[in-house]
Amino acid sequence: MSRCAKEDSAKKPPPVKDDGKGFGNVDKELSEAIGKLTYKDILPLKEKGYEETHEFLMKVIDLLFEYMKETYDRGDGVGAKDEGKGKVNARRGKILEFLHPEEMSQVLDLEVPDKPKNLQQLVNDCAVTLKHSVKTGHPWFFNQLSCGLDIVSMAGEWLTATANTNMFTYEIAPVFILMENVVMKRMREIIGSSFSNGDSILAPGGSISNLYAFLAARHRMFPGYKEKGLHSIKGQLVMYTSDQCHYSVRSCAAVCGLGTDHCVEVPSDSRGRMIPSELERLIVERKKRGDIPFFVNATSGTTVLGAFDPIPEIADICQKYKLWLHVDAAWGGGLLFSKKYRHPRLTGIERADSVTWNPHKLMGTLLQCSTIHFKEDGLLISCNQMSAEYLFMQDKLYDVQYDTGDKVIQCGRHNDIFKLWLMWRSKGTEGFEKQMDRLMELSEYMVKRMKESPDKFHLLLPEPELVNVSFWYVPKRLRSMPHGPEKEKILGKLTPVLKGRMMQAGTLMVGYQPLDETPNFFRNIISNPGVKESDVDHLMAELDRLGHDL
Ligand code: HLD
Repeated sequence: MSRCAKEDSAKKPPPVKDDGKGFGNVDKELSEAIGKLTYKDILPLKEKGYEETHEFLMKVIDLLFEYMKETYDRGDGVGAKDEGKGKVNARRGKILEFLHPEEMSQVLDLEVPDKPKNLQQLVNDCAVTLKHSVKTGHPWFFNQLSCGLDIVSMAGEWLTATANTNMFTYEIAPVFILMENVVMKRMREIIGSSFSNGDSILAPGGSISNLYAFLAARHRMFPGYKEKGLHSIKGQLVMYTSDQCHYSVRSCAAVCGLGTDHCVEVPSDSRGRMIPSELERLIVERKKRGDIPFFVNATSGTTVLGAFDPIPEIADICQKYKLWLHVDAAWGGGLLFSKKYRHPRLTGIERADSVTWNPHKLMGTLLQCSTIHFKEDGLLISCNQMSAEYLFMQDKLYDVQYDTGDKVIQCGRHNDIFKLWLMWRSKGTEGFEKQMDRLMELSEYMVKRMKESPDKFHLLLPEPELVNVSFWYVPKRLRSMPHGPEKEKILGKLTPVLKGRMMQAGTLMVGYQPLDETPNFFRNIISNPGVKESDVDHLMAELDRLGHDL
């Protein structure tokens, strides 16, 4: 944390324990009789305790609704607002009220007690928790790849939590397993007809999806590895990915016994796209050494710059050297819906052997929802099956192909499908296409606005390929200085200070990072379909308000 941020909070009086009263505009009191009850007086311990359970749950839902209202509340401008009755609500228009971890620990009562707390206390605990959470669905939260709070998807997540089942067998998740089949097939068709008869699975995050691709590729080439282990491979396996890829690709090399030295980073061009001729050069180099190149990861939508590797050229190389082609479209996959933006970015994706695609990013499905798709059916099960006899009995009443649990390296699998299925029902494929086009349009608006103020905003890429907009904010004193490495160095130091001010103000969140030799810069993401042009205007005005004097 910057010194400036630390100084600001040092001026504040010592915090007192929060009772949650300052959260929302809703009565948080349960009736006196119900408020005093404990978990023993509601379901499931109190049989037919419907009335008490209902009152408790409805109160929690009231709080959740307040949180949603706050999530979409832009206030009437910036900062504290007069509520009309002389009452000031400092929370309006805020994404967060930042506290340092030690202050937060003082404000929250986090102890898990020895004796039961009553229902009123639990309601208060929910209010306090929501009050101090970061509203990642707020239209001024541009900080992460996953932004926004889709209400239908959230309703789906509520239902999922209530149904509370595990996705390993049809026996206990019949409806959800069938939904998964239908949605995964539809996603494969959108990738391309060559994937239609393939296989897919939902995984806990894009990193694990990429790991599944790696495991399947190795199994395809060395089926003996599963039983015999390392000795079944006579030589050093090598994988390739661009120097801009997600770090999970390197993690595959570390986790799967290659070692990160054998995850070769292929240089990228000035826009962050893998250079295919470099890929080929590095493959030939390793083959000459006697190593075994086997896997290439192409990224569709890099984390920082939002770059798309050129899939057709990479696919030609993979074909020539017989390498598995995985496309990590965790981030950019959503653009597959868009006729306008799919090409040339994702052109050739149907030539891949596997594709990672995260609906919880561009598509705005609630966290988390990540998918991995394979062209070839049967690989996942053959690679990962352990045939646990107590779960995956072969003599069950129904067709056991629907027991998907044995395809994965996890045992329990969270139900991530219902919230996506319900969302897809709500907007149709057409709705997702409109959503993608709108996000791209908003990012283009932002780029255009920044180009109109080149003294204040310096774009790293004048024409971003995705909704990542990378830039430096230039404070007044540096505006006359010509842009160059010296200025970048100064801006790189100021960027975290400005981010600290943003967090303290609570009115904007944009991420920053260095990239290779480039010092810290902001990376803005528009993946919340609730964002409007006026929110982009707010972002630029806030940066200026908070940073002009740096
Ligand atoms: O790996 C990342 C995953 C996500 C996400 O799922 O939202 C990186 C980021 O976000 C990010 O914002 O850089």
